[in-house]
Amino acid sequence: MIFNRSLKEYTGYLALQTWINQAVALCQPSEVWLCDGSEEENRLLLERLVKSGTLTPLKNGCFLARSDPSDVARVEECTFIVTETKEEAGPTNNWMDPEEMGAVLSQLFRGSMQGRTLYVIPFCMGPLSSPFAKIGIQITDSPYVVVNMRIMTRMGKDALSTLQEGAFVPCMHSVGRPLKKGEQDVPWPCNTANRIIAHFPATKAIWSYGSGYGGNALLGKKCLALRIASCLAREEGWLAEHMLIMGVTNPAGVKKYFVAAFPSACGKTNLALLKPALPGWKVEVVGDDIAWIHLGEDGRLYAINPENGFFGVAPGTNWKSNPYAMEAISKNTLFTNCALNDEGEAWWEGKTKEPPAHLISWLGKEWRPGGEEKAAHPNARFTAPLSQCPILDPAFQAPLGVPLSAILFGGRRSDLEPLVYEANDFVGGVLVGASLASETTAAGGGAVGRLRHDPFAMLPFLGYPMGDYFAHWLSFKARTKEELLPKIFAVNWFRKDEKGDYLWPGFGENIRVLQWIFERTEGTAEAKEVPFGHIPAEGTLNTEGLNLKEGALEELFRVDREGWLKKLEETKNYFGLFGKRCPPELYREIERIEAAFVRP
Ligand code: GTP
Ligand code: SPV
Ligand code: MN
Repeated sequence: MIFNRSLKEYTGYLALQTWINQAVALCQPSEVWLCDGSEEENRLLLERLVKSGTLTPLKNGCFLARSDPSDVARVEECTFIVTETKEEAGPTNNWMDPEEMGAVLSQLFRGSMQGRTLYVIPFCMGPLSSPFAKIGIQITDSPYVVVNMRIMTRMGKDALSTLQEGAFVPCMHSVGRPLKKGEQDVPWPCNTANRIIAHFPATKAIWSYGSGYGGNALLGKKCLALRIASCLAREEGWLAEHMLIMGVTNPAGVKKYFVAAFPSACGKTNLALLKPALPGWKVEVVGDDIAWIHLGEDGRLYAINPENGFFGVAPGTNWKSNPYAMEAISKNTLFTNCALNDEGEAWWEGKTKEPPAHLISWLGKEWRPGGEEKAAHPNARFTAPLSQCPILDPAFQAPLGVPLSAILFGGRRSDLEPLVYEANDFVGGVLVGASLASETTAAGGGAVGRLRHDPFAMLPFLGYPMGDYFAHWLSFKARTKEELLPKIFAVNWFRKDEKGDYLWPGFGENIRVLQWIFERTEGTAEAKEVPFGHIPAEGTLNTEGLNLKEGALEELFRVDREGWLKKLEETKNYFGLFGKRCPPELYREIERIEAAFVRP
């Protein structure tokens, strides 16, 4: 066993030592490595990964990983919430009983790390000095996971130093591919036939088996910071959300913070890193995927980003659509399932206008333009430190977070949903979140382009019953003055015309929508009342210098009465799934909107 640091130096070591001993006894690794998070350690691990063929070195301290072709995204069908009863997991989650899951997991994990190193990763979600931060200890047999966790979280010695006895979320992970003596390893070990990502809300434990990819394997992210954190948040009275956090400064120098929840691969990273197309406006990023939101002593909501890096979608990212992301990923970045160009750089669809004449695809195959196969996988990702982002907000480490002025909900909707509207009030806003539906993307692992309900963009990430979650959101109204709560808006960058082209240019031009939202929170922008809230009054949305197609603006704000009435009816049906747990206020709000539609 290699302990490169004595555990006894840390206050939390007793529980930690017990947890490690249990893991070692169960998984039977040939070596144990307690990660300190140092540069030196990182160098050693990267060397190991290059030697084993998992990583290919690129320019500027970057590396490329190609996963097994069957292990490319989260797997929602293999993700479980493990509670005594199915009711406690709720109708939107896969459920298994603790005893049954315990039996399955102990069988899978027994001997699962034979011939491999067991890495112990102490990590902190949230700024180290934040009272809201949570410590996790991930055990894994994947050095690829270690080098990713080092970017995505505050990992190692510093995290361990803040550990109080027993106060950590145990996160157990194995790729599920033990090595026999002398057996040659594969570049991306995994066991996709037996993948399970299990969450135990009662004990706040996470067990993940069989996948080495993204949210399945970097357990601080979706598993801890959303599924387990959502359970903690419900108990402790806060919110763990699938949201970006951004600072927006207007030309007069007034700064406000917004959060926005969009489902996976629907534009959070791009909005959080937006380069405004309007002069004088400034955007700064606190986070691009997850927000932990607490009620402050002043009665306002405050958000922290529990993460320390970006795990962003590569396809579509380029110097025009997202220059700040391009800058952030120009060095010390890990690319997964991107293609490799002849200059030794990562490439993906949409990175350059024309694809290079020759590439090695994400499958490791020779690739030339014109064929059927994509060069990069649609869910190809980059892992890069927040600190490399040129527009990182100075308050990104603020222990209590940043005060929120607006909450945005949005999805990928080719029709019906307008470019932007403001909800009627807080309850109306909670309805916007609860009734969110979006076309599915490659990030979730299933079919792409299918419209599905995704309340608050949390469908795959909530650890308890959805109806209770709606009620938890509504509870904030009673806990503070409504005028102190952020205003709530719906946005949709993805409306298409009949030819299938986007009606709205998106990306940097989204600042025009943010301007209207900003001014609504100040009470200055004019609005037009519609049954579901307020849309910009004619001429209020800043379209100066924008060359929209004839009729595009009208179409972006056209209120399709029949379509809306159908949507409301369908939403009520969906809420029926949650039975009595669905708060009556939401039905009342739907009825209020229906009545406004029917009124002449
Ligand atoms: P996750 O990391 O999976 O949670 O995704 P995300 O919500 O951060 O989405 P991201 O910003 O990575 O965008 C996903 C895809 O949507 C990319 O291919 C983008 O190019 C595309 N996209 C983002 N913003 C816009 C926009 O304003 N307009 C259009 N048309 N596409 C966009
Ligand atoms: C998402 O799917 O929402 C992601 C990627 O952010 S993953 O970390 O794989 O969940
Ligand atoms: Mn995400």
